[in-house]
Amino acid sequence: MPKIETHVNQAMDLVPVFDVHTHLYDPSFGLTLWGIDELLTYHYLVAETLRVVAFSPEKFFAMPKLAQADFVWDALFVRNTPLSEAANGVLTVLAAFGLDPNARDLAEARAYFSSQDPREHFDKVLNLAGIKEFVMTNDPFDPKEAPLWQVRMARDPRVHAALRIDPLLGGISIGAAGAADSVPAGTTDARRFLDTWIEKMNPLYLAASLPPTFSYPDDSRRGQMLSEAVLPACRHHGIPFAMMIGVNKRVNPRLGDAGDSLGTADLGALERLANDHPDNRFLVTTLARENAQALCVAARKFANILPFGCWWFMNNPSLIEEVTLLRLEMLGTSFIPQHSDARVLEQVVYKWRHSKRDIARALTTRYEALERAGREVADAEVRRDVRLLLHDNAARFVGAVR
Ligand code: RAT
Ligand code: ZN
Repeated sequence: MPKIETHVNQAMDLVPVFDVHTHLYDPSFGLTLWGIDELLTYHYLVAETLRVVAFSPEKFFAMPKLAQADFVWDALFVRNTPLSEAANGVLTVLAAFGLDPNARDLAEARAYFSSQDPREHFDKVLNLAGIKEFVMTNDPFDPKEAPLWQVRMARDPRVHAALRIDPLLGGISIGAAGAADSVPAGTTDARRFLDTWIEKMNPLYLAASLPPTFSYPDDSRRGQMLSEAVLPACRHHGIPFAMMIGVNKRVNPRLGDAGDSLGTADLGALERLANDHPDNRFLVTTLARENAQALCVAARKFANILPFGCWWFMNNPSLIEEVTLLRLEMLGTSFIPQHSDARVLEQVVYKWRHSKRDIARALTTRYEALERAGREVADAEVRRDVRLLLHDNAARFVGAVR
């Protein structure tokens, strides 16, 4: 390994992570999924399982969770080689907890996870992943989550809120379905709704996923909500708007969360939005590989756009390295290379361990280019850059610097 890569990897291990987008919760909410059965029934793995086994999705989802997990394990880990990134992640997690990644069944893993004290386990997982702070995804349309915000809970200072508003912009609730009737109809009601929930949640940002057809200007309901409720609320409260662009929801509804797909968006819409709203700040991630370069270009034109993460179908080692390199080449260190998007607690361990390797390779390539140009790369500079990438860029943009 070249000397510079060793330094980059060391810095990656030392610098604490600010995870800007997850689906985990403050422990006091009691909503965070964890343990081997949740890891195996992650929707990324369900999609892969139902490809290799001829089995109807309806029958799969009708099974109890433990039977689903056994089914996935048998299909992807016993009867097939777990080559995919999501499957590989489960093995990294098992190994991180001293469990056997070659096990034939789940007995050892189940015994381990069920013997853990949830609070201690939460701390252990964050330590193993090198996470200092993370941001939740808080859905006011989720009937399981919304009532929790009516009571004041003792909160973990490492865990921040983000107000997720897909149904306001024509999308679907990312939590449990069924609360659509509480979606405000007009922009005045929507603004009041946002102010109320911002007051309750104290979110670091508002967020929504958007389809590849997202356009701006746009006189549809979505366009009006954006211009007359969402962006004014963000300006008033001084928080960014996170746009996750490119998801085609439920192309295969039978698969539930595993049934979403992607498409390439026209990022001219994003540029026009940023141009018309210089007082708003936008965290932006895109789902299609084809949008990665255009997002860098948009960010070069508009300092109020901060690209973040390698989202979902981009969260593959080959693409993380490729996209991080492209971003370094076009934006220097002024972006957020990754977020975990963890839906299950222990996933942060593999998502960060794997991503750090890929980010380190991309950074090393750029440092080698500097050395070829005659510039010495000091250790302190490497640490400063890694700190910006893994922590400070995100924490500063969302105002979470203490
Ligand atoms: O990555 C995922 O798990 C997706 O299902 C989505 O949750 C996505 O990350 C989102 O936040 O919409
Ligand atoms: Zn997500």
